Amino acid sequence: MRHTFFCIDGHTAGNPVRLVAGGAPLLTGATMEERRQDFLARFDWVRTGLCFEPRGHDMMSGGFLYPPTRDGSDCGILFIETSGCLPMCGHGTIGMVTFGLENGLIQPRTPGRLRIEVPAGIIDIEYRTEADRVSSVKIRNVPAFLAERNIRIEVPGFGPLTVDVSYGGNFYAIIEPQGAYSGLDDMGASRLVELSRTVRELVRKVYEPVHPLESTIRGVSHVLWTDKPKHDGADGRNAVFYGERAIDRSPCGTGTSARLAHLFGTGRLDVGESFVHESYICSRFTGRIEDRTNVAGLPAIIPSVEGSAIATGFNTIWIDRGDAFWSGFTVV
Ligand code: PYC
Repeated sequence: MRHTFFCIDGHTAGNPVRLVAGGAPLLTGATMEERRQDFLARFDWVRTGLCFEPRGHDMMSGGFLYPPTRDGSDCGILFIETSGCLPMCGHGTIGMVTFGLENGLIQPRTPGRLRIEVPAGIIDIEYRTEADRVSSVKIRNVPAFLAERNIRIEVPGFGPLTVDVSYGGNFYAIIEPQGAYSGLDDMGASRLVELSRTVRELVRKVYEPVHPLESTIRGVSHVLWTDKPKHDGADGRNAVFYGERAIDRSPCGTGTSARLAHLFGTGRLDVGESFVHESYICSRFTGRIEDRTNVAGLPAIIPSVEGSAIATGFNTIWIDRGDAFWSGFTVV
């Protein structure tokens, strides 16, 4: 009745990462996307138990390492967080790669490089080490693209907003300063959370993006508010809303990828150009448009995102069926 999970906890640029190193359920599926569907159908209690209160909190996210499904890959990752099992998570990848390498859970075939299967596709990693630490992880992400422009919504008590939707491993509603939205610091985190939930609901009512190559990846899950940078050396700042109450403490890897595709699609950033992205708490990732490509004929880019993570400790967690809150709860 008591399930034990051996975890390495830490954070990437301030956002939590829980690498579940022991206790992963055996999954069926020929790809990580099929394994994701199997996990959601049979083991979602593991996610809610580990991410929701009382063992987690609104921002909790992480994942499991799995053997790869194809030759040429080093491992697979299944992401878990409060909102579900994301097709891709950038800050989670940076954290899990860092903790996995530092603790010998990932054995690269080529030092400094990894090829990883995630539900959204294949990602390539370059990492650097200093002594026994992984000092940076750069993700060459799945193709990102601008999906839709100029979606007009009327937010009760706030006013009209024009929103674009972009894909960077998840679908993002992107809001640039306009009308009543003058910038992140004028809003504050609580107001952003409250408004983001409404914005996501309103966008979902009028538009449902579907990935052209993988129809199980669909729907706007995240809201990204853009702003000018706060500090020298950065090009922009964001607040990414996910789940029901979370603002990403990191600059968000898939959000940064979606923003790069957005800037590319609107003619403001080109192949070979970098974009240093600040988070709500001003931690940083470096994004770059590595190449142009297409996704089922849609113009797209290959984005990269680089950042670093720090482990904060080992954590052995029990999910005990005798606990009234064994599968977790949320208070919204
Ligand atoms: O870094 O991709 C990301 C991410 C998604 C949700 C929170 N962080």
